[in-house]
Amino acid sequence: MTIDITPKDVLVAVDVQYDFLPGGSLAVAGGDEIVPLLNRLAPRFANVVLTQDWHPKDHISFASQHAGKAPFQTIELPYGTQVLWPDHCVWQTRGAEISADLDIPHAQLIIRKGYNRAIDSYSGFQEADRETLTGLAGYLNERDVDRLYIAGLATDFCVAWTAIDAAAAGFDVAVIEDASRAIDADGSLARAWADMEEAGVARIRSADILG
Ligand code: VGL
Ligand code: ZN
Repeated sequence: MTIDITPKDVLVAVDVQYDFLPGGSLAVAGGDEIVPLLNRLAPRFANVVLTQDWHPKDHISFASQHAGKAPFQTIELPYGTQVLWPDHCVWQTRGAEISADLDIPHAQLIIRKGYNRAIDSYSGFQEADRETLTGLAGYLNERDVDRLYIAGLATDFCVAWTAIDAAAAGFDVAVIEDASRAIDADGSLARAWADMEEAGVARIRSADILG
């Protein structure tokens, strides 16, 4: 049965940026394969929001900022364990740009996240300190949206954290699995799906919407 998309639904396309696409500094395998799918899904939605990872060049999540550390190692920060990444999505660089192949002219809002040097932000709703809000929940509530369909990059980080925070904020949430791709470092993808399931996030496929 095909899901009926209504004006109370929003599609959230997470971090479809050059640094997460093949050739980028934190390329997600197959990341480019989701772009045509997102372009087919988006016209079904009256409401589309994009998120954009947006870091200063000395961001605390970059391994390059920590002597002796390599990407994918972790450090402890005041807000918890932080995975260290290759430099990526540095503001005003091409890697931070949303792919020009993403053809969603009616996207209404771009939420930038991760711009505070000392706090990472996988989620489109709040930073990793779990205190600093982006305003996205307020925006969606004011627009009378109650269900989120989330897809993009990467399933196990920014998609999952956005989905879990959306559920905690009281929205109905579904993640479109085949319109997302994962980093899958150290079992992170299986963990993310378990966490999303526990949060009540539905796991769907694009065909559930497209028919
Ligand atoms: C992301 C790692 C670091 C993501 C962003 O978009 O999933 N992952 N920054
Ligand atoms: Zn990032």
